Amino acid sequence: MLNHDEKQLIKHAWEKVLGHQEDFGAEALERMFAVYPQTKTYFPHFDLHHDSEQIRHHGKKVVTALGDAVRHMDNLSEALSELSNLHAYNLRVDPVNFKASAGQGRGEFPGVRDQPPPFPSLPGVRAVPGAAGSGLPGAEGWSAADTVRFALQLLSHCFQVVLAVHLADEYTPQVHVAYDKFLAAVSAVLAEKYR
Ligand code: HNI
Repeated sequence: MLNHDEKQLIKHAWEKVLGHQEDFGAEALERMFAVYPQTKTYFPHFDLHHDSEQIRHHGKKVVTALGDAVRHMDNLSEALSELSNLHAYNLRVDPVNFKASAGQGRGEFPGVRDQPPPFPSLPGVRAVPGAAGSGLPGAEGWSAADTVRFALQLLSHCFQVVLAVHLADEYTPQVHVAYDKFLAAVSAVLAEKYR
């Protein structure tokens, strides 16, 4: 899927990420939570305030895992197999179930409830007829797997914004294309075991 030149671009650009895994990861997560507050539903156990230790710590883990993926671009499925298992478990949380339990001791996450619905349907995101109520709050007709795939797209997008901010002129359209494909491939593996 990624051609030789794209792999080179990804590896080269990643050198600029090294040493900043925690900062870049925290920034990507903060952007995701700010821009797409629905994603907070996956992190009910986190302190999601600005500069929270948990966000920084988690951001570092996420970007470190992406670095592993960069080193194993030819074998993503195998390299990310454990992470894929873990996400199949972690991300099975149905946000609507969360919503239903909000106010019963689990509703203390600012901004999670009362989010404006719904995500517009996007190309490549399959709406499942009859699966109403299983999407992110308000996203009727989405299966829980759809929401996970979409959440992965949102984080990928936020991470690309972070790369663009920090790499500036070096984040050329060509590098952008390469990272778009790479993050889509990583996301596909992370969603693979989800059912
Ligand atoms: Ni994700 C845990 C990597 C996307 C929700 N995630 C992890 C861990 C890594 C990781 C690494 C820690 C594993 C461990 O502790 O052994 N996550 C990644 C990567 C991506 C990604 C590389 C995509 C680029 N994760 C997402 C998305 C969501 C998400 C899109 C939901 C919006 N991840 C989680 C949750 C956990 C998690 C929830 C558990 C967090 C915790 O510590 O409780």
